[in-house]
Amino acid sequence: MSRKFVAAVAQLGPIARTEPRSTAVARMMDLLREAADRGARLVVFPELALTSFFPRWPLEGAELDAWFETAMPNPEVQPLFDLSRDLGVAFHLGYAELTPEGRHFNTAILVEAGRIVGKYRKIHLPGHREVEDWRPFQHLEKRYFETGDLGFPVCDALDGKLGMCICNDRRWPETWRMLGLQGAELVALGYNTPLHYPPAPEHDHLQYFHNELSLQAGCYQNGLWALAAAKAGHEEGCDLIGGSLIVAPTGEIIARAATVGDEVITATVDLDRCQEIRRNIFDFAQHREPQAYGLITAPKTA
Ligand code: CDT
Repeated sequence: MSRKFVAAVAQLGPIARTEPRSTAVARMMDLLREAADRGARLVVFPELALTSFFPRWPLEGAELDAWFETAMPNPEVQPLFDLSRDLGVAFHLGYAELTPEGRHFNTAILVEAGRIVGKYRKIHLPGHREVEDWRPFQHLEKRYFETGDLGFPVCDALDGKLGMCICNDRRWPETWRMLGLQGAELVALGYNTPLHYPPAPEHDHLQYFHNELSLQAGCYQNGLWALAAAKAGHEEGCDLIGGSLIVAPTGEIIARAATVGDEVITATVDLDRCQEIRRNIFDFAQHREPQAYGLITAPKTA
């Protein structure tokens, strides 16, 4: 049985601070319809796709919690679930999760046939814990979110094994290897990456390159596909990179967004192509040498 299908990445342009969830959801529904028209069976939306990227602002208490979802789906997001079920298109969505116990996570889900079949909570949280006034904008993910507690799960969907990660996770080889070791054949991820990195502005011109470098290496070294969706463009005074990508298990870029606005990119994904890499150069069973990798999981020192 062929495991070939059309997959889509739906990049989002900026979402204003005052834009309600319903508007973001309406934009995503338009993109999902466009992806369905192109024959897609899966659409990947960005990290924290329902709102503006709120970790750039100092917030507290109820004002902070207002950016989080306390249920998923909820009435504002339900139309996206319904459309996905009606059109037979699965989707990946990032959102801020507030649990009944009052815990805050940066979360992503995979939804197939109207049902949540996979959930991931971001592990590599970038930025800083305290407000730093010298910055042109804050990046308070370390303050607002707990470290994800679900590990790097892989779920059965679309006749294959699908994994997820979120934004900064994509820069870490450990993320990809954890997913690769569990047999993930496709990794879905979203990102909000500012073009300007205040602690090392000399790297600003490398933001698109580092995005591609991380994704291409992750795919090649683990023999899997990646679908990466940006929230892009000039959002509330902060420029976010676009460059949403579909990358093959060979590390080749198959599709790339051309704008920094709402945009769908598609490609034919053949999950069986993972074997081209996994039976050869990265045949884990034959060639990995984990007895020599102990430092990678030793407790961190500083
Ligand atoms: N959202 C997110 O994880 N963004 C980070 C920005 C790093 S700078 C604090 C990223 O890795 O793209």
